[in-house]
Amino acid sequence: MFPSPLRGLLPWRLSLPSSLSSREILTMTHRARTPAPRSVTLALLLGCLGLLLAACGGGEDETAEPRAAEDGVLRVVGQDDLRWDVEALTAPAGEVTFELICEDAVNHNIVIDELDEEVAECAPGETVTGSIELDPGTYTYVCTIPGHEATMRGELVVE
Ligand SMILES: [Cu+2]
Repeated sequence: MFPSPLRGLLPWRLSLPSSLSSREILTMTHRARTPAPRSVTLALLLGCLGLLLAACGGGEDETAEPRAAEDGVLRVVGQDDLRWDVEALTAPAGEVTFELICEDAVNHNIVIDELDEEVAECAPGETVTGSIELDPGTYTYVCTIPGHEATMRGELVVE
């Protein structure tokens, strides 16, 4: 056993080096760890920014100007996934001509919903054109093949 004077000193002696070493450890870990989380956080922030910008850019492209007629023809693809390739069209008033393209596996048609008038119908792999007289206004073009109408709806603005 220790003599009585040392008993009083022992805890102090032990605690002094241990507090120093824990301070050293704190300092070391602080130095060692601080730069890593910062760079990771920065990288994550930049990554998120990049994703946000990409998402915004993509969103802007999707909500871009409606597709206009090319050479007087509105080109629309009826896809095999039961969606139009474009959901916003614009055309001048008068005779509006559609070029309807069916992808490989499914047949489609284009009906102006408000007039309940079919403009064109295509079989798988086929391209068909059809025309309709339209006054200025906003119309919905749908595919009325059973099961298609829920997802195959687009807006046609006639000016
Ligand atoms: Cu369809």
